[in-house]
Amino acid sequence: RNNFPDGGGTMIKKSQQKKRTSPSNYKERFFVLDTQDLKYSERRPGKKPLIKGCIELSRIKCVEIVCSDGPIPCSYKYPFQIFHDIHYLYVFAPDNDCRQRWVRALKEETKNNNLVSKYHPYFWMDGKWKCCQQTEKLAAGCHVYDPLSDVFNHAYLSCLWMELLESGQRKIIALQNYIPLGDDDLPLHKDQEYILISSTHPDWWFIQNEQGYEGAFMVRDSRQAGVYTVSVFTKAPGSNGEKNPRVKHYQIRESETEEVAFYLAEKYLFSTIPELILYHQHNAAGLITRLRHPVSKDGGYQWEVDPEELILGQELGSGQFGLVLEGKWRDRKVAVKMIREECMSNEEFKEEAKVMMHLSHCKLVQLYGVCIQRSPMCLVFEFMENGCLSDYLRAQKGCLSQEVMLGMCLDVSEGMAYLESSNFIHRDLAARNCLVSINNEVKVSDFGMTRYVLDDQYTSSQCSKFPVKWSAPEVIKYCKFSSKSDVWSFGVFMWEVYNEGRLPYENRSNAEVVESLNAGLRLLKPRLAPDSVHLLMEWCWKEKQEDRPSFAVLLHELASLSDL
Ligand code: 4IP
Ligand code: ZN
Repeated sequence: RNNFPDGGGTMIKKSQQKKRTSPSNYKERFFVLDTQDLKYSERRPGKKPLIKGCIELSRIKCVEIVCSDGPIPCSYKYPFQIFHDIHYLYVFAPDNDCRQRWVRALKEETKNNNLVSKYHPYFWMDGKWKCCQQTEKLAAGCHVYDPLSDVFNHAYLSCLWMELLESGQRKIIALQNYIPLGDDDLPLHKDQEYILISSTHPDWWFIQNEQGYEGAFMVRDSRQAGVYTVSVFTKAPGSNGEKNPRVKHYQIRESETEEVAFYLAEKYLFSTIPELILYHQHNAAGLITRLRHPVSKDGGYQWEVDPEELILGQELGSGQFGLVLEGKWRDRKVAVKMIREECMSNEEFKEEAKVMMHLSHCKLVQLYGVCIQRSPMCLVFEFMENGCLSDYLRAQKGCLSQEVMLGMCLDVSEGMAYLESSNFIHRDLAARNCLVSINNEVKVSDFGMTRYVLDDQYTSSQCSKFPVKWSAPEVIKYCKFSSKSDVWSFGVFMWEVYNEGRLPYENRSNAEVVESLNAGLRLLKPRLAPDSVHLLMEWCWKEKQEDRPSFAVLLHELASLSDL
């Protein structure tokens, strides 16, 4: 309160849309904080201010800044959020200092309230949360809320999207200095401008500084088959008045000599492409700039974990690929899967790991990175305190409420809807491949991993270890995997949940299961499953893929059941 010299301050607020039909608009209001409430009023020249709204401080459950990866639709560009009752109030401050003051003061006043444990760091917009894609406005948050943090605990959230540049690039400005934690982090300098490369990950953004950009290059396939092109970013003026900055492309050519030799702009010949690149990293030799910064296809996503930063702890269990250990990485608890060489096709997996790192959702177990410098190779995952869901279900037998079971299905359908929208097929969805977090949320794990299993017993549908009991008919018959075959498995997953972790078709062999599926038989309705849920299971088990619902539809159906 003492921080506001005029007793308050002018900011812009977005309408809270308490009713479905209420308009969405931005109004300038004068905000005043006292010991009881946060009030906002309209200031009219020559007249008494008119109070427009009042939020009781005791009803506030979260106050935090909001991140954005899109344009801010009003003239004040520094948003923060106040979550109270069941409403989100978005307020836009004119500058960052002002925002800090308000967030700090409000956090101070509300720190002993009944607060949320997690919040949404991004906006609710166009019917979904920009951070986690959840489509329920009141869905639990996806990021730990720290009521005591002084606005920014993590400097990586301290970048604010500012404007779309003419070139289509997005410019951000550092709001405070940031000292890098690892080699691949960029140090940030307050008030300096950067270019935003990608903001798809909730914790980390890819940005490039001015210097970093010049000479950034990649070697890629040319449109011409069998030919490679080097693309390099430059700000240097072109000879024919080309626009700056721009990307220039050089084809890697082969000389017509007897021995194979490659060259770029001028005839500096090399017998291999890596040698050629290495040379041009130090010499422009005809190029517009030397090749300064290699940019990988995935925008330089840091996927390799430095073994020095990884501390291994006790054994948690053993999985398909080998031991799973508890560990610590950059101050967080992690689960480390040690990969036995004979269990996994490593080389292919390394490529895939880059794809998997991009999959990020609060209902998926996050892959943080891969440690390849150590043998055996290991994968570093988010740590899940309550372990595997099938064990958890069995342990809680008799104590699971309807609400909890439905919640588990809802969690998994959310994670799966995200995978579906990312065109990523799980291939082995089952309760054993889901994990339970410290606050009993269920997350999907091991997505796509069966492709790297080297054990024939597991990979051929004819063999004993193949998860026939979770597989759609087209998978059993022709190994035809799709999001719709995942939907089938999801039906079996729901069955497991409502049977408190019992194994499906307990006493039957795979061959017997196939036979009964062919005869059109299905798993029986679990005693604990309401009809509405059983109907969804049966929908998932339609013979034809096109008759099954998508995960988007399942999510919607399950959410409407949980509203009842
Ligand atoms: C109003 O729009 C104002 O934006 C209100 O804000 C807002 O109330 C109303 O949203 C919204 O319908 P009009 O002025 O065009 O009628 P203010 O009271 O500051 O004028 P909030 O609750 O956001 O203060 P609802 O649906 O949230 O009531
Ligand atoms: Zn979210």
